[in-house]
Amino acid sequence: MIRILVINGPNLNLLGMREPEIYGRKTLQDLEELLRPLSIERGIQLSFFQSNHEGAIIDAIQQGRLSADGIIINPAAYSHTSIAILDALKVVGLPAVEVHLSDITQRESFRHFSYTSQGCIKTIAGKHFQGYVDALDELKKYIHLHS
Ligand code: CA2
Repeated sequence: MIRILVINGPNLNLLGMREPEIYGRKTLQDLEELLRPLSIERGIQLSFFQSNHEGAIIDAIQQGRLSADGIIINPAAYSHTSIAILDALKVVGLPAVEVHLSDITQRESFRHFSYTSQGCIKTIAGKHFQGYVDALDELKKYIHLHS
């Protein structure tokens, strides 16, 4: 059984509660409910973590060293600022896929660059929840190829 840790960053706990034109009306709970059965079909054991705090996200990535085979991460705004989260991804060395609900390349210029994506094998942006589903498949493929 492949173990994947899904990490969502700051403000995503309020998903579905504002800016529905950008982020949709679904909540983080809805995302978990979508991913759970899909992961079972794929032989993947999922765990979910959300935090508004940079250090807590770093701790979760570090703990993944012992408890996960891969990481799906939406670092939210920390993507554009956090060399510390990038370093954590690199140090831990687990394959990670970065997901953004919105297409960050089509938004304000300060969202175009992501530090954290440089510690990831792939970035998927602009596909809303489908991006997380695609990330599951990407990681499963990658982990099989490299184990
Ligand atoms: O598109 C994404 O997934 C983002 O990572 C979302 C971040 C943003 O800072 C990134 O540039 C792109 C923002 C998350 C905001 O969370 C929400 C909370 C409540 C309602 C809607 C969004």
